[in-house]
Order: sequence, then structure tokens, then C-alpha cells
Amino acid sequence: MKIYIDGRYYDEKNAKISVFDHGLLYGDGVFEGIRAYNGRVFKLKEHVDRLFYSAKAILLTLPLTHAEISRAVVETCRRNKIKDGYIRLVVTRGKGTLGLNPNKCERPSIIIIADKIQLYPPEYYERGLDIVTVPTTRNLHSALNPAIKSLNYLNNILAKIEANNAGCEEAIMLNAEGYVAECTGDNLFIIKDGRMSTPPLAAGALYGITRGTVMDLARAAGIEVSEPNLTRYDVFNADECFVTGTGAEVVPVVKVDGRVIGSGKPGSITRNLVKAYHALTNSTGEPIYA
Ligand code: PXG
Repeated sequence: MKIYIDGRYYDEKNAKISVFDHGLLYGDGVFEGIRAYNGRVFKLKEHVDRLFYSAKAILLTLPLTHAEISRAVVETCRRNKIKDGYIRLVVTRGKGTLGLNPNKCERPSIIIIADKIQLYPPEYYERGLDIVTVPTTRNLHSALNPAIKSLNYLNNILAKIEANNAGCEEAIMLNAEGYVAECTGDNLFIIKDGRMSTPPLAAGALYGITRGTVMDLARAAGIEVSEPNLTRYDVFNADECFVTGTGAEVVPVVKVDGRVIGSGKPGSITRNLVKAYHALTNSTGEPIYA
């Protein structure tokens, strides 16, 4: 594997950053998780856009332009002969002192890893997930805005641990007001009476690229889409429920906190969205091999 760090490519065993990097010391940095399908990087522009938005929010000036970062992502895929894969694009504040002042950091570092994709077990998609609401609430946007894809994922990791302790793969995270925010690494959707809804960004949802894609696909199929505040009651009484994320794609949810959702089987609108999503991922994106 060839890993990109600040303009150079290294073998995995030589791909190293300083122990004084503030990405490690403080979680000071931002990242993106991107997929490649069929020799193309899916939604590359949207991911690089979001990286710039996250960086701006934490006052981190990226050392490369949008075009340069996009080219580096594609080139890293090419050097690793990726056809289908998972790309991790990371920007750290860089090497600094032991103090937390980011102004003491020399310059931000950019790391790109392009690896084989670890697919989720097929039964998740066929049977659907059984998920729970966890006690850890999503970060307050007045404290650490959940829209920022920062290197500090402890909020989500604590929720993931709580889900795993309850025997579940995913968790619903509420915000401090008790409204549904999102899952630990995925956005949440419900279908009720043929209409689709998902929590608004202000409720603590990440501006998910898959979320946006699925909303576009639903609208193109004539499904009404809205972003109201949702409570657990809305989720329990939905006809269908699913989660979306770059890694998971679109996964049906059939049980929430012991309540069976709809028929208890993946719903028809969800299944159609899964198909439409696959068709899109396999036919669009930034070509890796010209
Ligand atoms: N919410 C959160 C908190 C996320 O981290 C999503 C939603 C979905 O967004 P996209 O843009 O992917 O549709 C994410 C993204 C993983 C993994 O390995 C996934 C994310 C972050 C870190 C790791 O599954 N997700």
C-alpha cells in the first residue's frame, strides 16, 4: 500500500507522522471518508467541499487547493490500483508543542489512505438492523458543531460502545433537547405515509453526502422529502426506517428500542432507494483511470 503524506508516497511501514502532531495530541484536524466504485471516486467534489467547510470552521487553512486535493485523492487511488475501495482523507493541524495552541503548529499535514473496502455483512441489508437509542447525546452545536467532521470522534465512539454493549451495531443519538440527531456514523431517515423525513442539520446531524444523495434520489422518484425535528415516537411509528453513510450506504432498520418498525422487514421504498443508490455509485464519479 502507498500512503500519501504531504505530497509524497510512502510504504505503509514508513508512513509516519510526529507524536507532536496536534491531530494525535488533541484531535485537532478534520477528515473525510470517501468510496471508490468501479474505478471512479464517488461524490469527490462534495467530499472535498465538506473538507474545506470543516477546515474553515476550525480556522485551519489547507495547504492545497480544492483541485490539488482532488487530484491527490485520485492519484493515491491510481497508485494503489483501486477499483472499489475506501479512501480516508485526513488533515491534521500538524506538528506543534505540547501546549494546545494551534498557532505553534508548523503547518497542517494531509494524509490520504486508499484501501480495500470492508463490506458490511449482506444480512444487514437483507434482514435490516436492530438499533437502540443510547444515553450519550450528540455534541451541542454551540460547543463542538456536529457538522464539523473533526478528528475528535469520542462523542460518536461513546455512543458506539453503548450500542455494542446493548448488542447492537448502531445507535440513535438524540440531541440535548431529546430530538433525534443521527447515528454514530450514519444519518437516520424514516418513511411515513409515503413521505420521507430526516432530522435537520440544526438537530445535530452531519451534512451527510449519502444523506444528500438519497434525498435527491427520493425527490427524483416523486417522494416528498422534509427535515423536521423528529422524536423517538416518530421513529417507532414510522412505516420504514433506514440509515445512510458512505461506508454503510443505505441500510434498512427494522427494530428500534424493542419496537418493531413497520412490517418488521425492510420496506419497499427503502429497498428501491438501495437499488437506485447502487445504480448511481456504479455509474458516476471522478474517473481514476483516464
Ligand atoms: N454522521 C456521522 C457522525 C458521520 O461520521 C455520517 C453521518 C454519514 O455521512 P456520509 O457523508 O458518509 O454520508 C458520517 C460519516 C466508518 C466511518 O468507517 C463513517 C463515518 C465516519 C467515520 C468512520 O463507517 N461517517
